[in-house]
Amino acid sequence: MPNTPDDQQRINAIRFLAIDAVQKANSGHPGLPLGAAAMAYTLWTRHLKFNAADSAWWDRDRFVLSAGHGSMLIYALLYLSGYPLTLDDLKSFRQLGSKTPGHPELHHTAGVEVTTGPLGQGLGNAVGLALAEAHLAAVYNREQKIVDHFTYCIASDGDLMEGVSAEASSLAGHLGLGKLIVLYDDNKVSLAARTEVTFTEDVCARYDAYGWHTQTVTGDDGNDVAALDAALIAAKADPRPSFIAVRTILGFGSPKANTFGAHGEPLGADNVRKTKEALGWPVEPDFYVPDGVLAWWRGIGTRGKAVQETWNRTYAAWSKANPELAAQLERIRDERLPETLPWPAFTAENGSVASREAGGTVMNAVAQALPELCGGSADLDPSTKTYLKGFGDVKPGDYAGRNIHYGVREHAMGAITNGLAVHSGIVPFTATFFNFVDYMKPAVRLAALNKTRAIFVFTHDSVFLGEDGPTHQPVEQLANLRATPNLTTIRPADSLETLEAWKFAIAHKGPTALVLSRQKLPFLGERNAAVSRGGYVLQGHAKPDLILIATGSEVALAVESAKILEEHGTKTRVVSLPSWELFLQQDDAYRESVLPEAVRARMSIEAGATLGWHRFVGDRGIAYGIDHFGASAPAAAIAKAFGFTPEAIAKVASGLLASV
Ligand SMILES: Cc1ncc(C[n+]2csc(CCOP(=O)(O)OP(=O)(O)O)c2C)c(N)n1
Repeated sequence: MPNTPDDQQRINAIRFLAIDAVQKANSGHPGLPLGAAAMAYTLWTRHLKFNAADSAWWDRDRFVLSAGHGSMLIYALLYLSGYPLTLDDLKSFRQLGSKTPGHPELHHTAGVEVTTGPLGQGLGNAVGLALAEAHLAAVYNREQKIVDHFTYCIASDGDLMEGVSAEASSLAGHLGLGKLIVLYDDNKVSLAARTEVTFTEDVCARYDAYGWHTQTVTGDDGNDVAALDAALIAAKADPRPSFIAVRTILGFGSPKANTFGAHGEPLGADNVRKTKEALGWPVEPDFYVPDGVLAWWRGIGTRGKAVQETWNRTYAAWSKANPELAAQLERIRDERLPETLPWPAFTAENGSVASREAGGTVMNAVAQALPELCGGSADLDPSTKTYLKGFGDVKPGDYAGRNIHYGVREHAMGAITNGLAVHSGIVPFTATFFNFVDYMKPAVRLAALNKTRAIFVFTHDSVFLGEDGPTHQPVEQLANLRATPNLTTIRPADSLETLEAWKFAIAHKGPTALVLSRQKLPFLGERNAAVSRGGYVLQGHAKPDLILIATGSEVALAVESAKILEEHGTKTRVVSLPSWELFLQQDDAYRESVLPEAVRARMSIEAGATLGWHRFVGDRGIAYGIDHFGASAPAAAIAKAFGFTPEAIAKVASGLLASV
């Protein structure tokens, strides 16, 4: 059935806002919005549950434009349906400070659920959003269903070429996340070529094999609204996650259609005109939307108001029937913590454990009181110690558990975690060996960009994991995380610092990386371990000759080295500096009290790359670390070979003292 003229106009309104904005900005991606406008139109106007006046409505459907480069598609949809986005905002597409940045950014534009741009991540986020919905529905729904929404995602060829989407889709298929629906913009063109040179597999067959429900919409170059609608109806009805491949034309209607030239550069004024003529749209003025079309779209944006009001009534009834559950959910939604939490105590008796072990103890102590804490590891929880005992597993069809088994899928674990975190209702954690942060760093970076409340646990934090050798021994990873804006990285020295690190992470409104040891660490004494200040004086003189600054397992080493130095009459201070970011946020007076400027003999000790340590040790100090790969050997042998013994360090420190 051909589209009605009204449908055509409403679809074209999306298209021409998008290409006019790209043209005005003289940069951007016109091809995707032109080709995918009809699928987006069908989804937004016939299926998506939303209220444009309240983009934070908790039970709204979630929409993720995984192919974030096509951002003008979502901005056009948001403007047309009446979100707080103006025509002027569209006219300042990609300009400094505008609400319409080059790729959609969370916290920046109402209606954007998550920051997308690095291809594949958005689909991973969508799996996380759908998993959050499934978990929260299992936990909170009673007679009344207060959690009941779909997650929709538009994904491109690039999204589906990226491994992260494969990992995430594999897990979504295994878990049977039936309320996840992906529309694949199958236009057979990517940035630099047609996909016949890069991407020729049968994508639907792959999704079939993942256990998804798959459909193909082939007619009318992806513009057949009735066919798209029917596919979405079938997708919603099927209990499996759904994948709808829609055969589209990149740059539909334009002279550059079907070529990679339509992907990522403005069409050019002449081609914009030709496209408008070809699709029957007035050439002038730019950013034109006929009044009737806009009014109709605005009606779509307000339609959800009544749906939300119905939900409000359902919620009120649920809340009345389940007051304790409601109080819990509202606390979590408001990102408040319980007034007290049953934190464990670490003492000389129980405190000499690996920091991974201490981390597991802390998590399990507070898990009952923090139902929002959910997560898992990439097939490593016996090693990372992050399993929440007695809280069940997320399983196919049964999502109430709080332990998520990600399998060996670090990258998807990160992307899914971002989806869980942005959904609201869950504070997710991940766990893997520190070295494998490289397998999930793109998602950790996006957690930082999204400022998600996510806790990344990394254990086996140094060459001292021993025999597994250099493939497993992190060296440069701390430097990498510390260079990432918005991310707080903490490497605690013992069980007490691990406890304090978890206290910080739980309360923090952004992402935290906890870097924990495999090996046992001595308890460094009952004290005020000021992890939240990033660093503090662990021991030593008010007016030291020398300051040893260390993190993690090297703090105990610094203490041992200090003993030797003291025996030789060197007044030595030991500073524990578990978090650079937190320390650098302290005022000058505090930093000066920990690292007095006047003491020039300063040595940092960390079993990793020295990059960046000079800011703490100063011009004359020594950054003592490991600027090469590790080795396969028992930890003690590595320590000896790499100069990480009290004697070796005391010797270097004495030399430093003599030279300043
Ligand atoms: C991880 C990642 N690698 C590379 C890019 C740069 N890039 C943006 S879009 C794109 C490919 C575009 O092809 P497709 O996904 O089919 O989008 P379409 O051409 O249909 O707009 C590339 C390589 C990116 N955004 N993310």
